[in-house]
Amino acid sequence: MAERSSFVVVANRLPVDEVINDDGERQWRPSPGGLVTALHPVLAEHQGTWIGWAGGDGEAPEPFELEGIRIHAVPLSNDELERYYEGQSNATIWPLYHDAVETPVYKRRWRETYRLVNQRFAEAAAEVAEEGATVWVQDYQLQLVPAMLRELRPDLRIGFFLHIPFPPIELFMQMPFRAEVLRGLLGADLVGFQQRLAAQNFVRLARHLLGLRYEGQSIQVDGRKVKAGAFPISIDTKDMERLAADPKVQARAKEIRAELGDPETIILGVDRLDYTKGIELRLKAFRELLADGKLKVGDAVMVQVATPSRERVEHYQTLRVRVEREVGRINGEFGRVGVPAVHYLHQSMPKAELAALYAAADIMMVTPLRDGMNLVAKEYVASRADRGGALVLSEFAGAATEMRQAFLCNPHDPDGVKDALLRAVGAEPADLKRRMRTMLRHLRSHDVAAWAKSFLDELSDAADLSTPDQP
Ligand code: GDG
Repeated sequence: MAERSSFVVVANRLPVDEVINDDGERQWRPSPGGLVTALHPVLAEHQGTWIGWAGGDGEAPEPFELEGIRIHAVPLSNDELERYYEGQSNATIWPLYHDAVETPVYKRRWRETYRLVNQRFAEAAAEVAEEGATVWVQDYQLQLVPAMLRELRPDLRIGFFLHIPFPPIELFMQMPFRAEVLRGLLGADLVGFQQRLAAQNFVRLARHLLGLRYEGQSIQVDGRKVKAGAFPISIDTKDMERLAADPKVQARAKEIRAELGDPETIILGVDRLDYTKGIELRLKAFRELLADGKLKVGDAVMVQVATPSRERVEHYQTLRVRVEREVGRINGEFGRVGVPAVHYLHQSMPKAELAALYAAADIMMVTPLRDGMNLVAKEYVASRADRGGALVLSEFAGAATEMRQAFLCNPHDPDGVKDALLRAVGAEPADLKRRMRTMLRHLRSHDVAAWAKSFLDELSDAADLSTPDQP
């Protein structure tokens, strides 16, 4: 039997990567990320457990401890991965929750596997959580877990955080097993969202779909209270500032500028290759500005890092074709020998290389059609302390609510995107510095540790209140 913990995180993915050593043995090394950085202190203090899938298609490892965190792997077969993760999570829920910018695909067998896998995660959590423990469930792949877990273990304090947007009622209502998903989420004591509007969508949906009563952000369910709230996630600001200020990273930033031919303006995009991120529209805006003669190849250069993502899902395969066609078109029409207009990198790179790119870029383009938050926007600002640089940011990224000093644009309006980019190119350095300083100040006080603390504090209050009054 697994050892029990008073604090448990449940997420699709474990914060570890598999490595095979020289003797052919499987080993695990920590895979750094914002979430694990934020939760590490809480996990270490409570001998906490992280439950998730270990990646790869090999057998799940036995529970083990890594850097003070107990790692508890949930196995997934190839078929389950295809149906629960690639299908239901990434071809149904992901597009639906992002304003259906791609058409969601609905399949009965995907839903069935999603249910089965969610049950497996809930059972794992029920097994490792000690009496009265706090369990924090993460994201859209595991929306049924809170209710399944409450059924197994009514003594637990359960929180849920959704990293992506939560759609308005009309869109949510498309989903075939909509009531089950909503009831799944309502199994939590506290349901957290990136934005206030998302929390409002949720409480209104509870009334619309299940006829539940609510007061403010608090919903009455089976004699319990379920609280909804906004908890905008952030980055490890200090760590990002430190990395970007590292002399090696600074030297690399200079080198990148030189390698690009010392242009006046470096325009950067960094995204997972995902249709929500607005990569195509950004490329198109750049092409039109070159065609209009408002930007000139050589003076301006664009670098687009598009990290490979969900490559077995069809939407992603077609997106890749469209993006690469557009890059080819721009370079074909406007490039010269040795001077391409767009440098396109379909690869994943080390964080230090990303930091060097951020530090080198004059303009960062973050233009999603819809995004829960967008951490790239925040990382860029943290990498540019007092060094200028400009952030062009979509109004449809959660980050736009906090980062009002960015050059905001509507990504559905190509002229608006072009205008924001040109305003950023022509801005006075003093103006840019002022904007960046204000945003950085915000990020220093609102970092990922503050995010985790505010959620967990609220969860502990919400759980105390949610117990029904004694008659
Ligand atoms: C979801 C929500 C929400 C990217 N390429 C490389 C690399 N990255 C890192 C970035 C950044 C992260 O990946 C991407 O985070 P985003 O927030 O931009 O986007 P999603 O992956 O869609 O995340 C989003 C987030 O969850 C958190 O709640 O903000 O709205 O969609 O940290 O730096 N990192 C490295 N190499 C790369 O090539 N090392």
